[in-house]
Amino acid sequence: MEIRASDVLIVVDVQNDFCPGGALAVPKGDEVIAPILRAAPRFAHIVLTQDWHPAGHWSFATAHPGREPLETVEMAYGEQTLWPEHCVQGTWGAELHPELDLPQAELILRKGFRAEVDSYSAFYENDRQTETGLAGYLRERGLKRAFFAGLAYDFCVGFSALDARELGLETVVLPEACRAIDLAGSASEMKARLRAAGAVEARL
Ligand code: VGL
Ligand code: ZN
Repeated sequence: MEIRASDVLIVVDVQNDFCPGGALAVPKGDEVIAPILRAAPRFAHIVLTQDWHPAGHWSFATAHPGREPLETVEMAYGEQTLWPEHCVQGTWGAELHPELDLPQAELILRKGFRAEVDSYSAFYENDRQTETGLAGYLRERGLKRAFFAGLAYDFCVGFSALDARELGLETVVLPEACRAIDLAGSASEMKARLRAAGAVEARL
């Protein structure tokens, strides 16, 4: 696939906590790094995202006495999966993986920093109303086609790519450069949703 000057590679949440040894390790999460580093030189523009929660974030099971990780609770904005404490601002787990060597990245977008709202998507928080600013950033910079890689395919990568489609961006997912949590079929469900939304897959 030909890469254009108006393309952007969006590398989602390649952080220590989502890699082996981290608090919310995605199986083989660190395997996304090599394909990302192989694809990166072809892009004139790279954006990184960082899940960035305050201590006590409401998506943490520990914020809900008696509840366990992977249970769901009803929040003001609907159903929310509970997670182990992860990506707490300023901690090792929240840092980008040290092998994700992309000094040319132009933006590091942090999300999930409001205590009471989770944010899977890099565009809208889970209330589906609060904007992160990324849509405006891409628009102002003339970036029209978004390529997605990172963690986790069935959560932050997938919801970001679905929102990119909704925003009218051409959307390409790089499956070799993603790994899934895969809770109860969530990876195949996301794959079907992405296809239905018009996101395409590519191998670079
Ligand atoms: C993510 C669960 C909770 C992700 C972030 O990056 O996919 N998943 N927070
Ligand atoms: Zn999170």
